[in-house]
Amino acid sequence: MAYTKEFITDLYKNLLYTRLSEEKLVAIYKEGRVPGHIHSGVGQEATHVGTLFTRKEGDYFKLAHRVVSISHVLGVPFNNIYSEILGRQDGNSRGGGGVNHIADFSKGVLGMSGTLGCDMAFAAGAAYKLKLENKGNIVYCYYGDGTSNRGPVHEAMNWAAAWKLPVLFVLDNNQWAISTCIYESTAVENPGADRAPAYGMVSKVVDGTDVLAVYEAAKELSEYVRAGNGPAILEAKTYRWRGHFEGDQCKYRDPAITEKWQKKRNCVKRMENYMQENDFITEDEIKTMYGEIDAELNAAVEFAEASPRATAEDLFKNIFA
Ligand SMILES: Cc1ncc(C[n+]2csc(CCOP(=O)(O)OP(=O)(O)O)c2C)c(N)n1
Repeated sequence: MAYTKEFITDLYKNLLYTRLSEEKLVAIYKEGRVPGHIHSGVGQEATHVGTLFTRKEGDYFKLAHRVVSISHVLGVPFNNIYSEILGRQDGNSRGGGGVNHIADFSKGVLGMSGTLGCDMAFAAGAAYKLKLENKGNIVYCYYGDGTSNRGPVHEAMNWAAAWKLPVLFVLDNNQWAISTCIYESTAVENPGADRAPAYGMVSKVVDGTDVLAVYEAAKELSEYVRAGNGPAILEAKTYRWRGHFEGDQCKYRDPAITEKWQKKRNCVKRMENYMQENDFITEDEIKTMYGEIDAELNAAVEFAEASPRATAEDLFKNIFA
C-alpha cells in the first residue's frame, strides 16, 4: 500500500517515543531512581504502535505489564506516566498503582490486573458496553504468550466470541514467560492464532517487528471487528530483548539468539531504513528527533521526581470499603 509522508512520519515518531521511553525507564532504573520494578518492552514496540494506529475515538484499551510507555500514544502525558511509575501524586493513580497500572479512563485506557489473564474479562465487559452503544467502537486487548495459557483467558475469549463482542485480542508473543520458553509450555506453535478456530474466531499471525505489517494486519482485523462480526486475534511474533525484569541475568537462555533479534529484527531501525530508502526522512532529521524526544523524556522524569510522593494515608483513598 502507498503511504503518505505524514502518516509514515507520525507512525515512526510514535514508535520512537515508545522505544526511547522504554530505554529511559531502564536507564533511570539502573540509577536507582525507580521504586519497585519495571518490565522493559524494548524491542516489542511495533506490535503496540502498529495496532493502535488503527484506533478510533471512543475505543478502549486493555494494556499489559510490558511496553507500558504505549499509553503515551493514547494521549496519556509522560509527566503522569512517569509520576505513576515513580510512586508520585501526579501519577494517573496518584502513585498508588505503579508501573503495571497506568490507567486513564478519559483516554479509554482501562489499566490491567496484576493477576494476569483475569483482566481479559475487563476487555470483554467493556466490549459488551460498546456493543450496546452500537457506534462501531472496539476494545484492543493486549496479552502475552505465557498469559495465553491461563484459564480466565479461555473464559473471556469464549464469552467474547459467543456474544460477538467487539474485541481485537492482540497476542504479543515474545516467546518468554519469565524464564519459561513458550515452546516448553505450549503444544502449538501459535498460541493465539492456532486456538482461534476453537472459539470460532478469525486470526492472523504477523511479524511483530515490522510496524507496517502489524498496521496492515490490525487494519483488516479491526475493521472486521468494528463491522459487528465478533472478536478476532492478532498474534505478533516478537522477542523479549531484556530480562523479565531489570536485574534478571537471563541465565536460562542463549544470548546469541537475543543478539540476533536485536540486530536483525529491530523495529525502529527497520522503519528508519524504510523511511530513508523511500526519501521520507534524512539521517539528520532522525538525529534531531532522537535529541528532541530525549529532552522531552528527561523533562518528564524531572517533573515526576519533583512531584510529592504518595503517602501511607493515600493507601486508604479511592477504595470501595
Ligand atoms: C496469575 C499470575 N501468575 C503469575 C504472575 C507472575 N508473572 C508476572 S509476569 C509473568 C510472565 C508473563 O508472561 P507473558 O504473558 O508471556 O508476558 P511477558 O512477561 O513475556 O510480557 C508472570 C508469570 C502473575 N502476575 N499473575
